[in-house]
Amino acid sequence: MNAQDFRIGVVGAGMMGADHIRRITRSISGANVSAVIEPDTGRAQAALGDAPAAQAFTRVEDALDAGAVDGLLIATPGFLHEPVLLPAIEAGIPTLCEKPLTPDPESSLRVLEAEQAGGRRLIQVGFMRRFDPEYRQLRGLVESGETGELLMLRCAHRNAVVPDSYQQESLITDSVVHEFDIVPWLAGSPIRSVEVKFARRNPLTPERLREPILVLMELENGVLVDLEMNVSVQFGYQVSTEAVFSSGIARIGEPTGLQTWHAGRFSMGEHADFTTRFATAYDAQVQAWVDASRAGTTTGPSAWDGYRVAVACQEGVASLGGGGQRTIDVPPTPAFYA
Ligand code: ISE
Repeated sequence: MNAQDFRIGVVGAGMMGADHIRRITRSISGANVSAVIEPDTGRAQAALGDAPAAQAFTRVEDALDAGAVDGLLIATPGFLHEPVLLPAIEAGIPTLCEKPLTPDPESSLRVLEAEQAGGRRLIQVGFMRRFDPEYRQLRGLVESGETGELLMLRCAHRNAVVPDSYQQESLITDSVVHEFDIVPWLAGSPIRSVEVKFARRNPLTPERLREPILVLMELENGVLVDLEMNVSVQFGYQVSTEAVFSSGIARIGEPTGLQTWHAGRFSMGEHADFTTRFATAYDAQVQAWVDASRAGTTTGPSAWDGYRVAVACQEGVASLGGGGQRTIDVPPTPAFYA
């Protein structure tokens, strides 16, 4: 740690917040955790163990008033994002906000208005897949045209299990939310419509959930996307994509790492959850945010991307509730975000 470091206040010290605190302390250069903002004292104390230089606060306003931070990383549940984003914008503090930006389009619009009124972009949304090396390679392939035109994306998003807080709508707002960002980014085209279909129910899924689901997306450029969203697969965590081009196929998200041939069997490890599957992406995302913030710029997904995804989630939830195929209507990107 040195005096020129970018001082980060991490808001929320649950699973993701604690993971980011460890990451900033151990792997990110040019930054340190200067504040842990968390009302739960047990969590705050545990987090401080990984952030030797940090002060503890229970409210973001206190950390801002104390001049304790140069940037904020928000890792609280989505419904608590707006009350942190608005004072951060008011104070002119660059902020990396875990997904979603906010839980609905109306609150996302309020954040956009505040950011535009301040005259400078300050928010990066934590859609970390954009920083995953394989997703970047696939996007590069689409852009290069080497395998022809992109026609379809066949995606799978599988969680071993989900926590008790995960509800039916979370299938869209907590999980498919990632595809609503990454699919248009990969294919270079916005989503025109979304439709959810139910597979035969997994008997191992918690009582309160009905899944797996199949999510169909049509993009403005005609690309068709199907996504298997499945949160009770038991064996591990997988996020994969097969891209169908006019003259080729590409796949990302296949298992990698140690392969073992033993006792008549071939085996490979599988991730247990997203913290290891996307560890490289999280590291790159936070480093890019720190570097851009220190240079007085922004990078990665903007608040406008967060708003677009909030609209897609609203329609996805409506389809999940029996609304059939839903159109996604988002106005053109304002110049401020272009
Ligand atoms: C979780 O909240 C995440 O953001 C993960 O990336 C996602 O794969 C998972 O389904 C969500 O529950």
